[in-house]
Amino acid sequence: MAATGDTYYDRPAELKAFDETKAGVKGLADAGIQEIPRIFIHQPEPLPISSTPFQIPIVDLGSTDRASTVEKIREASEKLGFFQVVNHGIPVSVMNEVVQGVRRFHDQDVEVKKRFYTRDPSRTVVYNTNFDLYSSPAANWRDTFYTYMAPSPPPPEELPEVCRDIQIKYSNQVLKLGGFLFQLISEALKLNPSHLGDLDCDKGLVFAGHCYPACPQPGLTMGATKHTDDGFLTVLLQDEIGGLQILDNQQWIDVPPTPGALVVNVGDLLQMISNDKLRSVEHRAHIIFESRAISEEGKITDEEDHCKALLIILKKQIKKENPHLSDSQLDRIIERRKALLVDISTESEK
Ligand SMILES: O=C(O)CCC(=O)C(=O)O
Ligand SMILES: [Fe+2]
Repeated sequence: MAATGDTYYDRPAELKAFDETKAGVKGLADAGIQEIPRIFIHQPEPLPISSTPFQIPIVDLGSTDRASTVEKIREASEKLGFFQVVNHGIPVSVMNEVVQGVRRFHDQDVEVKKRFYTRDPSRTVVYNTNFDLYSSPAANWRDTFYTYMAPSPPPPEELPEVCRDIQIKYSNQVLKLGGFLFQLISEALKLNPSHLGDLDCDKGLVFAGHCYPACPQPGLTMGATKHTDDGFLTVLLQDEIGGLQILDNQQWIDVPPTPGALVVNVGDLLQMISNDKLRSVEHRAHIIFESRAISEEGKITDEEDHCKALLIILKKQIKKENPHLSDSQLDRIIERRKALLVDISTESEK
């Protein structure tokens, strides 16, 4: 049983009933509900939202001053874990079209979308409301579809017809951009530019298209609860509505969309292989208006069995087999396993 306010209710049953509609949060919004179901109600978040305008560093990837570009990326990745990039090589037309493509997917008829609705991660396209619907304390007001586009691209005919062309085109461009970013990040870590690429950190890509439908009670729920990203690097394209906030010094900072820019953030795997030099910072998506925001996320991740990804898998496995271990005990075990890793904080190939 779970509680909302004073009322106890059968939360698993309500989650299941909602999930089985396969219509997502968008289905609720389109039906014109005036009150959100209680499974979506979050506990109030205690940390304040910063009132001082804050500019997330903008890095000009077209600059010819490479040393200064690398320095900006190093500083932002160490302090904030987030930066924005302009002159990144992805044309505005492609960016606009991918936002439209994600929108077209979510705007499709429920019966068409239902074919993709699943919790089976082995499917080419996984579309659902919240990957953690059954385990999180409160559901997020968000539907998502995602596909692993690299290192093994899926057969195009298995992708949604309404957005497959742009999904392939955009993913190829994000992979290329990722390759360049990993060179700069390698340099920021005082390594040979090809170091992280040689470890295949830049070879995997997940394309995820989020939809945050219109919400009648935006103050009661969240688009995405506070979290860190689990891959190496995330490249985020927000539509003009935005909603992304990052946690800095115990305050939430708005990251309003900058036209033409992409938001880049350090994920857990990059924090880990940089021996915590670069930070994977907590962030969230809040629902600002009663209107809809869409974002597309290219998560550069590691689908292959390298030692970095292995540590995370290892930690999950040890926890599963030894549920009695505390987090600090687990961390100590993992710390010892870290000897497996190349110690890139002390190694300098330059
Ligand atoms: O849509 C957003 O603004 C953030 C999404 C996000 O943080 C995520 O998918 O990991
Ligand atoms: Fe995220």
